[in-house]
This record gives sequence, C-alpha cells and structure tokens, in this order.
Amino acid sequence: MRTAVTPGKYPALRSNPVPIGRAEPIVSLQLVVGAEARPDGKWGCDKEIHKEIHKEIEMKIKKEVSPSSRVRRARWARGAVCIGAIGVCGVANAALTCSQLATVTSDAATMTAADVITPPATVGGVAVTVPFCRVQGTARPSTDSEIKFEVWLPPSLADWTGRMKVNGTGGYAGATPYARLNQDIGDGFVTAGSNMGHDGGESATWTLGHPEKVTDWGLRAHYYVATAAKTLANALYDKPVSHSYFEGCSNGGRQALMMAQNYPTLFDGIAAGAPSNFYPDLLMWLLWSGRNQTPVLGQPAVVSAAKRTAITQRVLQVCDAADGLIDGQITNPRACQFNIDSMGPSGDGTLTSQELAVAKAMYAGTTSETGEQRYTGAKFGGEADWDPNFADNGGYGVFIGHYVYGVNSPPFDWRRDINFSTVYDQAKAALTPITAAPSPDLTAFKNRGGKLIQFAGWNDSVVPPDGSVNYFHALTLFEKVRVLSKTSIDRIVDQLSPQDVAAMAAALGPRVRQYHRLFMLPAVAHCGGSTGPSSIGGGMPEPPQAFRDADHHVVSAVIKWVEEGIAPEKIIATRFSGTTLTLSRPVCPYPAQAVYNGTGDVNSAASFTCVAQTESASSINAGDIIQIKNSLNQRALLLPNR
Ligand SMILES: [Ca+2]
Repeated sequence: MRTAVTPGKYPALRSNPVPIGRAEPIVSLQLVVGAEARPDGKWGCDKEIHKEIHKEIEMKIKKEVSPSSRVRRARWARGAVCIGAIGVCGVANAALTCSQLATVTSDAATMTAADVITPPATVGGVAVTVPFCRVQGTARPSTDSEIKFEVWLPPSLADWTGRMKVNGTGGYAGATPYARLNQDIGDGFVTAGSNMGHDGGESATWTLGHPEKVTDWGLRAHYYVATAAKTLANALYDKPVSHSYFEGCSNGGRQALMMAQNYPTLFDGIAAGAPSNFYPDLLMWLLWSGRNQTPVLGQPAVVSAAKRTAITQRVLQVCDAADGLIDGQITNPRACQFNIDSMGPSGDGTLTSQELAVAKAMYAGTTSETGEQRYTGAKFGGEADWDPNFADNGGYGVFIGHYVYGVNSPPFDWRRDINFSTVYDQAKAALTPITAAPSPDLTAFKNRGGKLIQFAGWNDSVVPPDGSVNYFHALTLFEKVRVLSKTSIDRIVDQLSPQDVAAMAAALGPRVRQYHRLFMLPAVAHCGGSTGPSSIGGGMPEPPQAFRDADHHVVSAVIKWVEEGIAPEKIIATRFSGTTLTLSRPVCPYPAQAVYNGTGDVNSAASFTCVAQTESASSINAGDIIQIKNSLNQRALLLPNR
C-alpha cells in the first residue's frame, strides 16, 4: 500500500519558486543611492556617504505614516505613497468621498469599484443591515496575480471605531468571506477580505502552472489586502487606522501566524484559530489520516462512524472523570491514558485488527515507511469527530501533484504515489518557503506591542491540537535561547528533552503570556463542532451579539488586550441551541485549566475557576519534541515581505 514514487517518474520537481533572501527594498535603495552619490562618479558604495544617506533616510522614515514598515520605507523613498489619480501623495490631506475611493491605488493594487450600499441590499449572498462604503479592488504583485479583495468602510468618521480587521479564510480559500465582513461592518470596523488570489476553491486545479498564485494564497495576499484597507481608510476619513486586527481559523489561523511572523508591523492584535502553521507537515498528516481511514477512494471508511463513536464513549469512561467532573469533556487529553488494545481482538473484540490498526495510526501521527515519526496525531476523545473524507474533499494530494511535481497527466495519485519519506521531504522543501509559519521568533511583533490569541479544539483531527501546544512551548524555549549564538541554539535544540520543555514552560511561560495566550477547548473539533462549547468567534462559531465581548469572544478579547492593556485571564466559551444559551465554560491560558468548583450548575461558567497547572515532562512525548524542534529550527524562516 505504501508505494513509493518511482524515481524519476515526476522529473518536474519544482525548485524553490520563491527568491528567499532577496534584498529588501530599503537595502536595494541604499545601495543604489550610495552608488549614485559617490563624488568620483564611479559605480560603487562609498562607506561614509552611504552612512550619511542612510541616516537621512532613517530620519525621514520616522516621519512616515508607519515608520516601522519596511515596505512603506521603500515606498516613501521612491516618492510613491500616492493616492490615485487625484495625485494626493504621502498622508492624505483631504477626505475623499466613497465613490472617489475608486481612484485610490495602494501597493500593487487598484480599485475597481466604490459604492455606497444602503440596506435593504444583498452583497455576496449576504443581507446587509447597515449602510457602508463598499470598495472592490485587485492586487497584482506578479503578472499572474489576481488578488480580488473587498474593503467595507463605515460611511462616516463618526460611525467608525478607528479599527481595521482583515479576515482570513480556511482551506484553499478562493472566496471573500462576506458573512464576516457583514458582521464587522455592523460592529464599526473597516473590514476586509479577499479570494486570496484565485477563485478555485478546494479543487486545487488552480495551482497547476501558477506558482505565483500559490504564493499569493500561501504568503502574501493579506499583505496587499491590509495595505489597501489602511490606505482606503486614511483616504475616506483623513485619519489613519488606530488599530489593526486579523482573525482566522484553520488555514486562516496559519495566515494569522504568518502575519505575526512575517508582517509584524501590519497588525496590532491577531486571533489565530487551529492554525495549520506547520503547513507541509500538516498536508502530509491529512494524507496520512485520509489514506489510513479510507484506503480506497469511494469505499466506506475502515472505521465506521458507529465504531468511532464507540471508541470515544470508551475513552470517556476512562478519562472523563480525571478533571473532576463527568460531563463528556476531557479537559486535558494529553493526560489521558487509554489502552486502545482493550477494544481490539486481544480485548473485547469491538474493533477488528484492521480497525485497530487505523485507530493506532491516527493516534500515532504521521510515520515514515521505516517507522520514523514525523508529526503528531489525533488525541484521545476526538474519535467521533474523525473525518475519513477530509483529504479527498480538500484537494491536498492534488496540490502536491500540481505544485511540487508540476504534473497533471499522468496525475499524481496521492493514495498510490505518496510516501512519508522522500515525497514528504520533497513537498516540505518546496512548500515551506511560501506556506509554513513555524517560527517562534515573534520579536518584531511583540516589541511593537502586538498581542496574539491562539486557540484550538482538543478534538481536532484535521489540524492536530498538539501543534498549538508545541508552538507555545517553542515560544517559551525561544525566550530562553534568543540571545545565544546560532551554534549554541542549534546545540540546545538538538539535545532538547521533555524536562527542558517542562522547565521552560514553568519559567518563561509567564513571559510568553505577555504577548501570546493559548486557549485549548475541550470537546471541540476543527474550528468548531463536536459537543463542547465552541462559540468564541475568531473563525470558531460566532456567539450572538450580546456575547460578543471581551469575556466571551476572542477578537473582542484581543482588542481589549491591545487597546486597554488588559490580557484575557479566561475566555468563556458558549454553546447555543438556536439563540438559547445551553452551555458555558471558561477556557484558560494554557496550561491553566478550568476546574469545577464543586457546587453549582455544571453547564454554567460561573461554576468553574481557572487553576494554574504545571506542565509535566511525562506529558511531552517524542512527537511533541519533533514539533518543538521543527519550530525552533525554523526560527529564521522570516520571509521577504513581498
Ligand atoms: Ca470531564
């Protein structure tokens, strides 16, 4: 079954399509200016002149709108911060009308329409409820790019909170998230979203022969969307955006971490849900779990839905009470010890040997043909939420065929051609530069006051939740090693032990929680679903408006953190039947856990308290160490901004 790709079968393996390490615009500018300024007229850089010019540039940069933005630095230096055909350069000095926004240009983007929308009206299939200015535009950072975006702006300065938000999208995107824009505009945001550079949806056919479109989707689309949104807001209100936010779940969560790592000046607050930030590894996990669960396309899954539910029920019998309350939730699945063999042929026979093997593969995580573990897997308790068809429905294998191997005929048949050794390595090498956001180096983001709320469901089998926990661990370890030499860091990472991880979580977790807080949701699947309370927004289900506050809603919480300096000590996750609240439960900054007070309604958050926990070395397994190393070893993967 584990057929390796025949050597040479797909010779069109792509070389790295992204010019990593190309000069930043400001660097190029300095060199050019320095060269032109040499008194002897010769081509080359005079060191002293270069220094003087550098100083002058830096002084002028400080007066720019976003002084920390390298992109704006370069644009200022080119004299190119202009607003459209009316020729307003630099900071806008006169507010434009909505319709005049059609004349605005921003970095690589032009506007295609700008209209006042007045309800009742339907936009993108969504019935809008408040008047606003709708701007449509297209960004083309490459000749093959077509990033179609929308920016919705409150009609007047008085209606605007001063906030801007860009909304990420899951999967392969391909459509503007209109419902999210509609909610945001009602909440007074300047709000934006895009197709991320293609209209192809989940089929992945749009990727074949279009590496620039893949780069738009994977890396840079939101840079242009955010830049356009800021420029438009400035033009409409004659006032810059006060605070910028980003939210997204799944691939939107990956984009969220991509923003924090690679575009640290764009956003002040970020909500990152179930992030697929170890993207190439995640892609391989989806194929691993897909092929194990459904080895033959079109045939039923090996482990039926009824059997998956039976496993979860058995796991709950063993692990539900460990948190002090039998309620169908396992507060910390990492502490759950369950012997799946007890359900196999050597146990009570609930599972056949084939079914048992699939369950074990899901828990084990991606494993190479020689038995080397490569990525973590699903947690105990989430079996009923396993999705045997996710890989087929998402076009992930097709993506590898198209992008990594550049083939359509013969097609890359992922069930037949995938392996978790060479293909894994080739796909990771090709995809990392434009899709992965693994670096724990958030220095630039946190130094300018950025705040990041990360969250995930423990029952998520699409993006294994250990990835979020281990990114937190990588952040704590990076706090320890950040000042050391590369050689020293490499040695520490190479020798990393569970004891190191646990020790740093205890010692430096508080420092990380000054800018990053992780909330793990029990009995919640991928960006929602399952039986637990999951309405926290940010790409998870949105609670009703009355619950859209900093206590219940991650985006509202990150806003409060940024604007008032008050960090969330808990998020009260909610669950509704229609509009009726049926369940609420606090989730706590990891590794703290919500503990039942012993009295009171178990369905009410008021009956629970966040209690600090100590991360135990025994809960950190080999797969965790792989992920943490994966993050730390890619600490320098801070890509060119554009
Ligand atoms: Ca429980």
